[in-house]
Parts: sequence; structure tokens; C-alpha cells
Amino acid sequence: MRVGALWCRLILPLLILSSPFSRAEDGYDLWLRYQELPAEWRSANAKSLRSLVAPQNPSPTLAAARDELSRGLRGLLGEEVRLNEKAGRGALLIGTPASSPLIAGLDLPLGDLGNEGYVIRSVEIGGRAATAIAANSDIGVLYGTFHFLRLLQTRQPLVDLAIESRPSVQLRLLNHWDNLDGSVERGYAGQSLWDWWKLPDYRDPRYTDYARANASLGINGTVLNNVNTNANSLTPGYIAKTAALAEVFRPYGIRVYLSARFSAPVEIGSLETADPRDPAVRDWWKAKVDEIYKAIPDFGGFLVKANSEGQPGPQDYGRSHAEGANMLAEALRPHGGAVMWRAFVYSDVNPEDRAKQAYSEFQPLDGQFADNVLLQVKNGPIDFQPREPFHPLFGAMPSTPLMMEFQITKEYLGFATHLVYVGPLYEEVLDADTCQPSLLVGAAAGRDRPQIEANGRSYNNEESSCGNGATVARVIDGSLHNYSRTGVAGVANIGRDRNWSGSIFNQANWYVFGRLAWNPDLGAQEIAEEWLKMTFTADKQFVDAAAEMMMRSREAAVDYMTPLGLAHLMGTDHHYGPAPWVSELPQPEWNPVYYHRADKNGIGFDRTAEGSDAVAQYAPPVAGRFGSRAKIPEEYLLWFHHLPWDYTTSSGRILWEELVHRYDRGVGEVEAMQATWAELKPFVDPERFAETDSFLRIQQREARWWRDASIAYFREVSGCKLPAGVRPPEHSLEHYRSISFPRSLGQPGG
Ligand code: BDP
Repeated sequence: MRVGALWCRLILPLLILSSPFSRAEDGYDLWLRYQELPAEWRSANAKSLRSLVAPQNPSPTLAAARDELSRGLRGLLGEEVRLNEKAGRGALLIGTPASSPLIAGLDLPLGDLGNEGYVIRSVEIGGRAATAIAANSDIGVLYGTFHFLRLLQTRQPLVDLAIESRPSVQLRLLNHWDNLDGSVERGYAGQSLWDWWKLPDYRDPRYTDYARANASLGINGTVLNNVNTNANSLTPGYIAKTAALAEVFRPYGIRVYLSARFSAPVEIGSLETADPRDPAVRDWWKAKVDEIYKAIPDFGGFLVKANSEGQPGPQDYGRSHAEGANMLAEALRPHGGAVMWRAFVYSDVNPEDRAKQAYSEFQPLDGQFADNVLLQVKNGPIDFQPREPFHPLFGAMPSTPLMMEFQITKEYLGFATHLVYVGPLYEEVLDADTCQPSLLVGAAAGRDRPQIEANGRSYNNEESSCGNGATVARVIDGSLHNYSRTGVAGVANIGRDRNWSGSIFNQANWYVFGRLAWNPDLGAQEIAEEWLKMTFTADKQFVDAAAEMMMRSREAAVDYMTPLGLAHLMGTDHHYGPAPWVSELPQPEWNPVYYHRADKNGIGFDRTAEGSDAVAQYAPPVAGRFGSRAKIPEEYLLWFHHLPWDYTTSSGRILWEELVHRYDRGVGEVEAMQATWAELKPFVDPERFAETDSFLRIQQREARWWRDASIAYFREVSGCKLPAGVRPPEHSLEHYRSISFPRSLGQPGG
């Protein structure tokens, strides 16, 4: 036998058998890998998993729940679980009172669980121990099923189960910025998942896996197309394609939505205007919406980007955002659809501080929107930066449901390759105290209490309105202002890459978005641990180290990109890499110099009362904190203050030195992440280990690039010397300035 043949026939199979990782992992299975659990766990819990009892003649949703359980249990237990009609000892029952007489007989506490909640309970049926996954609706059963599988995947004991869960937020949506030509704006995971060309006839099986993954998190809607949209997506051919996707997603509780182009009546309807006051325009939208609902009876509604970054909108006709939104709302209302109108607006002619423009535009419209309109607000006032203070609209529009818009794709966070877990970013925003609860309305405003007036409203005296739980999370879940509609959207990081999200660790960002959308009070750390256990291994040594790495990763990115409250220093247009020097573009806010305002005297954007006064858009206690050099949390320092280079920071270092220190700290953290990952090699299969290892190398190189280019630039602008012992930038400033990326990923039209 030749040596090569010997190698293939004898030695290679032996090597494969001896590896703890029996199959190549390419990330396709996401967190739904259902790998066999350790024998110990299986033998301890096998008595609860003897058979599966599912409703007869199940609906497609109940069939999906049953099939997911069979599939999951087969993988996790390493054997097929019997499907039974009767509940014996150790049965696992799923269903609703309507679909299962057994569930109906259990008298479970389903009353408060609404349409999507569920219970998972250890019960007794005829004296035999069993487990029930039950809900009022079929989709609740599917959500409960995924929760149950999560218990197994994270190796929880299955005894005395008494779990109840219902979502805190109604609309939990992904926003795809996918174009009809298959490109994805700010997408770094390959082409769009939607194969528009082959739809509606060919339904890629991947669409079902996409729906399963989303349902496992409780995501219940998806906007299929980019907010910078093309009116063609509303033509009959594309409506049929969208309907095909809706059919695939329906059993998984996912409704489809579309971004609507405001000028569609002109572009595809041959009207001369899109003026929302024109009766022909209103009729056109009504007919269009009727046509959509004929094809997709549970269509969710429209997402609209209007009068922002060149998109058409009602202001083109002298009408307000509210008039535009209400026109669409009127067309959707008879069908139960909603309008999600985006607050991400800034004008090319308005000289006002960009951070103030959305509030200035929308806050005065509070109360003017129809009841099926939600205003979708980005987490911060500028644009998905590594760190921003929370958007001042949160808490300031008690009569308009505000939806959160997070970005899952890492447009400003190193694209696909940097390991940046955004859980801590989301958590920071959701936990932020708007200090708005004691807004005094009606009779209370006139009472004899210490009051202050601000933004034309009355408040309790300064301090009393903080710490009362008026967090952004309570705005979003509707409890603060009693919103009748609530929602959270995440700009998706999903594409046609085999691993869906461009890297294995980016999957965690999809995951954390979904989990927090269901329950904004969960912690980023616990979600990271859960994801790690399901995605890699539940081994404590691995989970502890990897979770710590994830939890620190966002702060690392802030440090090496935009420390101390700096923002938007990325290369204009593509947003890849540092370019703090860009200053020559015609629109002021296209230039990073607009944001950092550095010169030889100092750095930072003065948004205090002496500057743009953006602080006044927050409730007075917040404004007081952000507006004061002494009280502001240092991570927002240069967002709100312009300070001299020799300003003393809390570390005792002067500002310039602190800036350099933080850039260094960021690079150091990435190096520490590399070391951690190297130590975790024994726990990870070779494919996924190697991907993360290479990506961390890219991240280290790029963190260094960010640090060096930024220090080189700010050193020149400030005239400051590098502190003693600090490593000088590797190259000259000229070198960094000369780097260009004409074909960078994810760029509109790039
Ligand atoms: C910015 C992106 C741009 C989007 C815009 C938006 O750079 O591509 O179109 O946001 O949210 O972050 O509309």
C-alpha cells in the first residue's frame, strides 16, 4: 500500500476518531447545535424525557414545536424520543388548552401570559410525573419549546420546573438593510439571504432555519428590505416574492414588514405627487396596502425613512413627519398594520448640532401621530457609535410610542472581524435613567411642590425624579408612559455566509438582541454565558473565561476607536478604520473634525449651555449631570465638553495623557483577548477556533492602526508630546492619511 493510501485509509480515520470534536463545525447551526449532553446529565434527567406527547393534527406552528423537540432531543440525548399519544411516566407534553385535552385538564396558570407567553411546568397526570410546555396560543408553545431546549443545552436540571415567561415588548423585529440587487447596506456577512431572483418559486431551506433561529429568541417580525429603499419592492412581482417568504416564516410567528419609499406613488404609481394631503396619493396607498394584504393577510406594516440622508418624505411637500406617517397609518389601520416611522433625521441645510436635530424635529410632534404609528429611535442621538449617551427622545414623548432601534451589524465596530459583543452596549442604554417619571401633568403640575420648569414642562425638583426606575427599558416596554404599542428593532447582521453573521462571535449579537427584546431586564453577562454554552460548550472553565472576554470587548473597542466620549472618527462613507483628519467634505457633519473639534487648545464638542446646549434636551437632572464637568461620567466627557488638553481627568492624568492611555488600554485588551482565546483552544473545535484566532489577529492589527493613527493625528493637532515610555505610532500621520478603501464592504453603492 502506498504511504498516501495508508494515511487515508488507516491513520486519518484514527486521528478523527480520537479527536473530541467529531464533526467539522462551520457555524451554520448557530446556538441550535443540539450536541449530545454528557452521560451524567442524561442519566440524571432521562426520567423526565421518556416520551413526547404532542397534539393530534397539529397546526403548522405546533408541528414546528414538535419537530424541533424531536430534533433537539435526538441530538441532545443521542437517541430518538418516542412520540406517544398518551401521557405515561416521564412524558413531555406540549400544546394549548384548545389543541390538547391533556393540557386543558392540567389547569395551568395561563391567564396572565397573553398571546405569546408560556409555562414550563413539572406536573402530575394520573399520579405520574410529567412535564408540560403550554400556552394560550400555538406560538407560545413554540417559544416554550425553545426555552425548554435551552434548559437542556445549558444543562439545567429538569426537576420542579415552574417557569412562566411572556415578552415585555410587543414588536421584536429584525431590520434587514438588504437591497433588491442582493447587496446589504452595512452588511458584512455576504450577500442578502433573500434570493429575490429565484423567489417566489424557490424557497431556500435556509429561510426555515432563519425562522427557527429567530423563533428560538422570540423575534416575531422582520423588515425584509433596506430603509434606503427602492419603490420596486412594492410592485406586484415583489409582493408575490415577499408573500412566499411570509409563508415560510408564518409557522414560526414571524410577520413580514417592508420599508416603504415615500415617493412610491410617483415612481411606480405614475402620480405626479406623493403629497400626503393629496386624495389621489392617499387612495394610491390604500389600494397598495389592500393589494399587499390580499397576498399577505398578516403583513406587519411599513418602516419608513423619510427626509433623511436624501430620502424622499412629506417635507418635500411642506408637510410634517406626522402627516406623512398618518397617511400610511390610515391605509394600514383597517388591516391591523403599523407604521414604524424613523426618527433618524438630520438635514443637509440645518446648521443645528446634529445630535439635537431628531429631538428638535420630533419632540414637538408628540401626540400628533395616529395610534398605529410607532416612532423608531436609534439608541443614541447620532448614529450607532461605539458609545453614545441615550437618545434624549426617550422619556420625552409620553404620547407617542417610541421603539428602540439598535444596530446588530457592526458598522462602527470593526465590521465582521472584530470581536465586539454588543450586549453591554444594549444593556447600558436600556438601563439608562431618563429621570423623567415625575413629569407633572394635569392638576399635579399646579400643586404646591418644589418644581422646576424645563423644555416648557414642569418637573419635580431636580434630584427626586432620578432613581425611580424611569429607565429607557421602561420607555420601550411602554410601562413608563402607558404606551399601547411597544417595539424593539435590531439592524440585522445576517447574510448568506455559511455562519450567517460573518463570524461566530457575531452570532452572539443576534442572540443578545433577541433575548433582550423579549426581556430587557436580562443581563448581558448571563446572556453571553447562555450563548457560549449553547454555541461551544458548557464547561465552566471555558464559559467563565470566554464570557469575561466578551463582556470586556465592547469597552476595548471604545478605547481603541473613540475613547472618552469621542465619536464618528471613522473614515467617511465606508466607516472602516480611523480618519479623524477628514475635514474637506461639503456637509459639515460628514467630517470627523465636526465631531471632535480638536485644535491646539483642546478637544471635544461643547454641548453645554455655553455650546450647542444639547444637554437641555434631557430631563433637568440628566442635563445637570451631563452639563457639569465635575459630575459627568467620564465615558461621555468629550461628547458634551470641549476641554483643554491639560484638563485634569479623574485618574490624575491630563486629558492628552488620558487619551493616549485609553488608546493603549484598548490595544492591550485585544492582546489579552488573543491570549485568552489561545488558552481556550482545547475546548473548541479546530474550525471555529481557527476562525476566531485569525479574526483576533486582524482585530489586534486594526486596533493598533486605530491607536497609532489617532495618536499621530491628535499629537500633531495639539502639539503635545507623547508621554514618557509611550510607544510612538508605527508610521507617519501622512501614511495613515494616505490609506484608502475604494471598495470597502457594505457601503451604499460600493
Ligand atoms: C447610518 C448608515 C447608513 C444608513 C443610516 C440609516 O451609515 O448606511 O442608511 O444609518 O440608519 O448608520 O438610515
